[in-house]
Amino acid sequence: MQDIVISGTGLYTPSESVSNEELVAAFNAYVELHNAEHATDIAAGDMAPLQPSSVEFIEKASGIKSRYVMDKAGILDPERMVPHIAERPNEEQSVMCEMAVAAAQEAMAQAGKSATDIDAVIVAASNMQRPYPAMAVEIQDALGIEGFAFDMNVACSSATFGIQQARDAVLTGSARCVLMVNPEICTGHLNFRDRDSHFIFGDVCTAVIVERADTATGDEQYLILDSKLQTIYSNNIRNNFGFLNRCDETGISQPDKLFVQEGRKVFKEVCPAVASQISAQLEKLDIAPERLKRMWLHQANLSMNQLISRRVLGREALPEEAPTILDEYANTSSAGSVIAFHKYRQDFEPGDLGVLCSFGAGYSIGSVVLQKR
Ligand code: CO8
Repeated sequence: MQDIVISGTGLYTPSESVSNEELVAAFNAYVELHNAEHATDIAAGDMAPLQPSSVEFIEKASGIKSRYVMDKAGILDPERMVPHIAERPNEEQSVMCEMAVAAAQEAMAQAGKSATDIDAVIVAASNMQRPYPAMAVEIQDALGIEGFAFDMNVACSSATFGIQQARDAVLTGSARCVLMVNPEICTGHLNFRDRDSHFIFGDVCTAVIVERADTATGDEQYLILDSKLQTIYSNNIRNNFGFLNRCDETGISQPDKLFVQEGRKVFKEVCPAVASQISAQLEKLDIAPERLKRMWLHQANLSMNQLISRRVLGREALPEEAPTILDEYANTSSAGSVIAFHKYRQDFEPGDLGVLCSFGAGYSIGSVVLQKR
C-alpha cells in the first residue's frame, strides 16, 4: 500500500474575540430585558423568569475562556444576539470561501504545493452557508485548482472523516494531492439566548494537505498510519434547520432550528466510546499507549479531554500530551483537533507518534494515527 502523508496545515483565525465576561454581560442584559418585558406573567406565576449566566460556571464546566467570532457587535447586542454577516452578491467571494482560502494558502505553502499540484478539494464542516453550488467548488475556483471538489458534513468529526476521504482518494489514484478545509462559522448556528449553550462555540477555519509520501517535499510530513471512523445514531446533539422548514410554518425560528444538546448525556456516552476506539486502534497497530507523544483531541470540553486521555494512557495526561486550545478558541466543531495539531507539533522528531481525534454529533468519532517522517 502507498504511504500517504499530511504535509501541511493552515489556520484562519477571525480578528475579533469575545471573553466570557463580555458574553455573560450581554446575556444577563438580555435576561433583564426579557424578565422586565414579561414582569406581569412572571409575577402571576404564568412564566418562569430567565436565570443569569455566570463566568465561573462556564470556565468550570467547559474550560472555555474566550472565542474568536466573525462578528462581535451583533452577538453582544442584547436586543439582537446574532452575528451580523451581510449577504453578498453572487459575483463576490462568499464569506466561507474567504476564510477557507486564507487557511488553504497557509497549508499549501507549508506543503510546498501550488494549485497545479492539487487534484481535489474537500470542504468538511458542520454547517455550509448554502446547499449549492458546493462551497468546495467555489474554493477550488478561487484557488485555481483543477479536478473535482465536494462538500461533506459529519458535524464535529467532519475533519477526520475528510482526512480519510482524502487519503482514500490518493490511495485509489483519483487524486495525487487533496486539499481538505474546515470553515466553521459556529456562531451562525448558536442560540446566544440559551443559557445552557451560549458559551460553547467560536468561528475559525483549518486546512490540511494530504498526498502520497513520494510526492511530498514539505519540511514536515506526518505519515497516516491508520484512520478509523465510527458513527452511532443519537439525538443528544441535534439541529433541525433545513430546506423543509418552510413547509411547516409552526417550526420556523423554534430553538431546535439551531444547535441543541443534552450536554451531560453527550459527555457520559461519548467519552468511553472515544477512549475505546483509540485504545483498540493502538492495540491493532501494536503501539503501546506510552509510545504516544501526543493526542490532538477534539476541543469541546476540558474535562472530556482529560477523561479520554486518562483512559487511553492509564494515567493523567501531562498538558503537553493532550494540548488545549479550547480555552482561547472554544469549541470550533470540526476544526478543533486540527487547530491543536497545527499549533502543537513543532517539537516532534522523526518516528514520534500522535493521534488526531474528533468526536461529536451523530454521534461520530474519527481517529487518525500519525507518525512524523
Ligand atoms: N451559567 C450558570 N449556570 C448554568 C449555565 C450558565 N451558563 N448553564 C447551565 N447552568 C446550570 C444548570 O441550570 C444546572 O443547574 P442545576 O444543577 O441547578 O440544574 C447546572 O448549571 C449544571 O448544568 P449542566 O448539567 O448542563 O452542566 P454540565 O456540567 O453538564 O456542563 C456542558 C455543561 C459544558 C455543556 C457539558 O455538559 C459538556 O461540555 N458536555 C459535552 C458537550 C459536547 O461535547 N458536545 C458536543 C457538541 S459539538 C458537536 O458535535 C458539533 C455540533 C455542530 C456545531 C454546531 C455549531 C453551533
